[in-house]
Amino acid sequence: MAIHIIGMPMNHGADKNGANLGPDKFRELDIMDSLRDMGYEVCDLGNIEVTEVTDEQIHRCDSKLKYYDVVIDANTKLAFKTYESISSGNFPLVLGGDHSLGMGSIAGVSKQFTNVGVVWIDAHGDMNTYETTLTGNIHGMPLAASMGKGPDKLVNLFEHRIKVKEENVVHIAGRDLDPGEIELLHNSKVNAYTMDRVRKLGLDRIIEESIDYLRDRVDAIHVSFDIDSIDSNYVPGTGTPVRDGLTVEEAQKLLNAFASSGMMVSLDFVELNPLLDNEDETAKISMQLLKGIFANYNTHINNQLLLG
Ligand SMILES: [Mn+2]
Repeated sequence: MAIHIIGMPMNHGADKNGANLGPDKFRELDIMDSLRDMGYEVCDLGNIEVTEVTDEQIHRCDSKLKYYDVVIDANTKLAFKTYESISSGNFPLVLGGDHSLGMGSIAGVSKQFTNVGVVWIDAHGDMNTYETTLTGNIHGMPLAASMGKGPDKLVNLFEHRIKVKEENVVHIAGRDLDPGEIELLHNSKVNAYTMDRVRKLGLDRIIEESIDYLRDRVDAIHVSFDIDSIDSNYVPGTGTPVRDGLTVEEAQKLLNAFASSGMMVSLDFVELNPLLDNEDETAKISMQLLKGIFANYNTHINNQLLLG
């Protein structure tokens, strides 16, 4: 197993400049050598090509959704790349970029693991549909689309099928959900641990419950981590910061738990925005989190795959 770094320099899903610079910021801070120093084979597959468009072209393919064609095109490429990586026994580490990339990576991973589980760690629901989106920003829609809810072109991205069953989704750290998302959530089988529930039940219990739950029903786990799940006081360098979130230590504990579960096969790390950051503070925290994850990574599932 090698760790495959896949950069997704995408910011059109967020309609804000800066998240596109995330992947190269990780490279600047030596993500490659940091992981190699832990004994991993690491291969940087470069950045996914994102079509260049002007601000005037924002609604050239849809009057409501912003940069619709650009987001779909890049995510289709990302899905191919992620599938290529995971199907050859490697670990796709997708560095964002805004969270619209979750559609592409989950599409790719779920071609290999058709009964995949998704852990979505995020201040936001990312569960808007065409009807419920208040902004037209596609980074607020990828989880819904992956579960088969939303416009056809997003739902059927890469392949014509639902990518993850809603009962196989665990959402953690939500605290800024739109009315439409709350309604969708209530009518779905998604397991949502909002920050209120995290504070009420305690992080340890949530970790235990969600891993036990997923272990019983899925073949593998894809983790999609949005840095805005962490309290905005600690992470200035992100596009849609929200207060009252996880501490850095809690985020690390959560991520390490999934990493050591033996079930995790792929990871998105998204919404680092170097332009909004304060002297690389958020970027350095992100690096620290990634190092922690791979220091705790249990390759059990990868070894099983290699043995057939
Ligand atoms: Mn998100």
